[in-house]
Amino acid sequence: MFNLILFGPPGSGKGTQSEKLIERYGLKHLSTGDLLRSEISRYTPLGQEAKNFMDKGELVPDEVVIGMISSALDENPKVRGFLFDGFPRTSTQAEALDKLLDLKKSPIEVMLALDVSEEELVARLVKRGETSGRSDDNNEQVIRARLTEYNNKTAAVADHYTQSNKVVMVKGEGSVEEIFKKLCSVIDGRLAAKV
Ligand code: B4P
Repeated sequence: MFNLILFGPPGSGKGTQSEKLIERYGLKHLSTGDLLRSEISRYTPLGQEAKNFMDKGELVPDEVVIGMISSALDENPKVRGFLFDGFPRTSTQAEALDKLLDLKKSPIEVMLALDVSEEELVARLVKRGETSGRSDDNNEQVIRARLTEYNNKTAAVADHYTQSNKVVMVKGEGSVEEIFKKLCSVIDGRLAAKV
């Protein structure tokens, strides 16, 4: 198996690049944002709870997202690998993910970290808010709250994987295609080293 994490602040292009990467490498896409939005659209109790946090730009509690990821891993026993998008977002989530993958004897191979300036992030999310219908995109105050959550709780997740030499920073500004090429070149290098 080949497991990777696509990491970066809100609006850095994780969702955008994930779509292209799963197609190229045949990985199973696990986006906690998408899983949570699916719960919200089905009006489940989990979705109702998550919505209260997401609408304010806050992270959903760790136990909720860890439970969702654990179920998703169990539901997909025969995949080539997982692309984790938007997870882990706290150190607690990172430790839980390591334990879940240890049980499967297939650790994270690489964390690709997208680097984008704060002005560019806000501009992208405000623009997406004009059409996405996402309640967390259509208010600049909520977008700023998401970036604060990222700086306070999520940025440290990169340190967790730096300790095991798994983090590769990739400049996330430029065309979607240019960034995709850079990500592929890192993954191809890691895949070649694995065989
Ligand atoms: P997510 O769904 O993960 O959303 P996101 O951080 O906003 O990033 P996304 O992947 O959607 O955007 P992208 O950068 O691709 O999280 C939403 C919320 O869910 C969180 O705030 C939190 O409340 C909750 N949540 C999710 N996971 C959680 C977890 N593990 N723990 C706790 N809570 C959790 O794209 C942004 C925009 O940029 C798009 O419009 C795109 O078209 C554009 N774009 C992309 N690449 C570009 C480029 N190169 N140039 C110009 N524009 C570009």
